[in-house]
Amino acid sequence: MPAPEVDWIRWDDLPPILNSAAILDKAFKRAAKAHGRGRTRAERAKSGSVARVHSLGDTISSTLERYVKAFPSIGRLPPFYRDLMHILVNVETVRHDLGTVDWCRKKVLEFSKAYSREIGRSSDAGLVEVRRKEAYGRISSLVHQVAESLERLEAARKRLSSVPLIDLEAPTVVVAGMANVGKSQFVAAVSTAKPKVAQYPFTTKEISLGHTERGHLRIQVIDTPGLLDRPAERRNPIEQQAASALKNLAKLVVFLYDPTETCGFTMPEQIHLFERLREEFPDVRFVEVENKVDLKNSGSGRMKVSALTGKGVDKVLDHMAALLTNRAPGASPPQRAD
Ligand SMILES: Nc1nc2c(ncn2[C@@H]2O[C@H](COP(=O)(O)OP(=O)(O)OP(=O)(O)O)[C@@H](O)[C@H]2O)c(=O)[nH]1
Ligand SMILES: [Mg+2]
Repeated sequence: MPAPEVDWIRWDDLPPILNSAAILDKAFKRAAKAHGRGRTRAERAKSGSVARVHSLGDTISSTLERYVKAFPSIGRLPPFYRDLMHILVNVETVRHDLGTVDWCRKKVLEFSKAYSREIGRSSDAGLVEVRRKEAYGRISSLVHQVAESLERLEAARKRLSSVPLIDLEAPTVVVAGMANVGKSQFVAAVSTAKPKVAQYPFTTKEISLGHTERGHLRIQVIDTPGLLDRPAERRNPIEQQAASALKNLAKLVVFLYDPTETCGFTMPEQIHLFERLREEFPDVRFVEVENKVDLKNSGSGRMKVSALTGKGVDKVLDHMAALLTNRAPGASPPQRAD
């Protein structure tokens, strides 16, 4: 597989996409400032009209071009971002809308050039004004024609911008488990992330990111939405994000259990999910950790923490760092990402 081209991804600086009325408003305001030159009033009026139609076309086409260019092109995305794009937006619709907007950009340029040429050739002052108005009208109607595409693209942009910019090369730990077991609390305890923690299930709706340092090692820690124990094809889009993080980002997965079962799921259910994930992602290394040890110590052989009080967190972090640098006793060599 060719090396993914990651340096151009700019999920977080996709420009907000204005609606058609706002684009026109901006373009008309700028066009109104364009002035003509000439010796006579008629000459100045004519070249002023040419300049305004030109300016209108330029502002609109450069605005639309910026939108089309800034949108990530799915074919060049690394697998995680490609998955996320499929999960979060309708890729076919986005493609279609980008095509429509680009069509509009070309048409606007075409019209503004044709009209400014025609106005420039005209010697009739009345006709100059008629043509300028006509150009304004036709260009406006082109932009209004793509109003729905612009709105859908803005909605897609908003959804895509919520995906954090992840360092695809950094040592990465993904925290997974059933809903409400304390994944977000754990990620908050071990890293710089400040995810929302709440006592109801399915609080986390998207992937979030934090960092932690262990000696010289800077570990990326990823919080994921809770998974239910069901086949991959029945996962909802929120769960699909968690699965994609396991598949594409994790060098190591911390699978968190809640042995108190206050999360709402029994231990056999949680173990079943663990077995399912291990089967689905055979190349990923898992560490099983029991959370909420402040409430209950199951006496099992798994590592134990309290994400709430911080008990045991250091030990788990040391273990994570050791596995990531392959220093753990009996650790197998790190898996290659490819
Ligand atoms: N007593 C105790 N409560 C905890 C601990 N860790 C988390 N909790 C509580 O468990 C509840 C769920 O915590 P979250 O971190 O939101 O759980 P989650 O796994 O991220 O949940 P989803 O995002 O819904 O999947 C919250 O009320 C937390 O305060 C712990 O170590 N001890
Ligand atoms: Mg959560």
